[in-house]
Amino acid sequence: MSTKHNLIAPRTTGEWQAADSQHYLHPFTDFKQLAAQGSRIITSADGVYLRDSEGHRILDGMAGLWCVNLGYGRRELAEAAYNQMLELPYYNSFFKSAHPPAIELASLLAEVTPPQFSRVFYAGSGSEANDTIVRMVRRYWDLCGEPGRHTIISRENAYHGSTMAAASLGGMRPMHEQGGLPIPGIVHIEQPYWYENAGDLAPEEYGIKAARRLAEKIEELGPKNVAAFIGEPVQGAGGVIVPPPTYWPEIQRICDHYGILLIADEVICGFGRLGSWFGSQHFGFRPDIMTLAKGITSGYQPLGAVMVGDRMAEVLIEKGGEFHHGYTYSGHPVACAVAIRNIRILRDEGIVERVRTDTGPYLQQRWRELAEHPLVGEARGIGFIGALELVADKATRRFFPKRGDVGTICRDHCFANGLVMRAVRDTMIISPPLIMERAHIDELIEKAWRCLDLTARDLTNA
Ligand code: PXG
Repeated sequence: MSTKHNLIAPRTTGEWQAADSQHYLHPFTDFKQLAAQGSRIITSADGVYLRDSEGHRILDGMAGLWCVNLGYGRRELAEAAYNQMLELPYYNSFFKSAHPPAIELASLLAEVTPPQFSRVFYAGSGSEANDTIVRMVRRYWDLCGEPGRHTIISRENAYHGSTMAAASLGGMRPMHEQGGLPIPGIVHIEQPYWYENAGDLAPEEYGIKAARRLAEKIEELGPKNVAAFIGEPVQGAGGVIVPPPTYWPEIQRICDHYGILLIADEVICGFGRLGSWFGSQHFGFRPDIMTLAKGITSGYQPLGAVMVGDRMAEVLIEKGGEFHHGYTYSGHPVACAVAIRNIRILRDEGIVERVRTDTGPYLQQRWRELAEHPLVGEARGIGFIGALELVADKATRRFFPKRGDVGTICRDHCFANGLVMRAVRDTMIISPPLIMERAHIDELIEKAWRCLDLTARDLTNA
């Protein structure tokens, strides 16, 4: 319960909860409901385990919020931040200035990203990076003499962030209903959700069908009006929607055919999540732009980045003049220093390689055992990301009548039994730290199975 430093005086759980509900408006939260219930107070973490204010040890199956790729407690990252704060805690990159951490990280990103990328624009988060992309993409087409190419096509249930443009790019209807979204010039097509949408189609056939929605939408809008397509290689917050293997190659073909820009939002998939450095490499496509955040610092510092492919960068540089866009914290030195250390650790310790060849396949093999459970209609995933569909009837893929209730029951059992597993409606999802070892994976599966049993028991008793 006590904190190791003297900045924050220790309090009891009840005291934390009272102060929390009095002063703190949480993101994506029903404020009144939470105040009635009280928050879970997480006080510390180490490796793949969290600790709460009651002393419980919880296996973190979500790597925080899809971001703590290296796990908790890495001294090197803390030291990188500490040293950078003493050396140069802040300076900007406006007005013809720069500093070593931002430059060094830019060079390192050019090394670890696919070959078409040699330039980066920094932001403070994934949302800010995606807002940057909307402006940059439209600017690009203006400079190309095609200002009509304004519309960006995204997908239903996509998550691209919570600022105005990023939430518009996202396809979350409840978000659009608050605040007058989407902004003009952003439209959405079907997500490649085989389990829910495919009917009798085999995954390969459905992948092509879902990708062709893009071509249909381009034709409907008029090809000369379309600027870009954006997608997460695997949709994360939308429920870990793993597209069939035919999907991305067909999307690439369509983007090439119409000459539109292809944006990969790699905020979750980037930095090893799928067992490759970037999700586009796993699926074999070649984006013009990539959104980065989360795993870029393993969440130890807030940082977002836009990787700008050479096709676009050349136009922006040669013809662009001033790009009227940037943030106080674009290229923040402390965040950049932490990112450099984080990426070097991922590379030097072979962590992405291990997820690809060893722990990722093991997690996927064990995860699929959960499909044997009576509540589970499908167990899917790649590398260190996974989803379970909880269904009323496995044979007919019938969902529960009120989507979301069963997922919430299961999620609450998980928390109470020492496992963080998230629910998106009735889809249970995991995205663990990439440092998990086989024994942790065994623990995760065992706890998940137990919580599925507890959920099934509640449904029988209801
Ligand atoms: N793109 C993707 C693919 C994301 O998952 C963002 C952009 C925005 O990043 P920032 O740093 O602005 O949050 C995200 C963020 C959830 C959840 O409920 C997921 C995210 C954020 C908050 C909640 O799974 N992903």
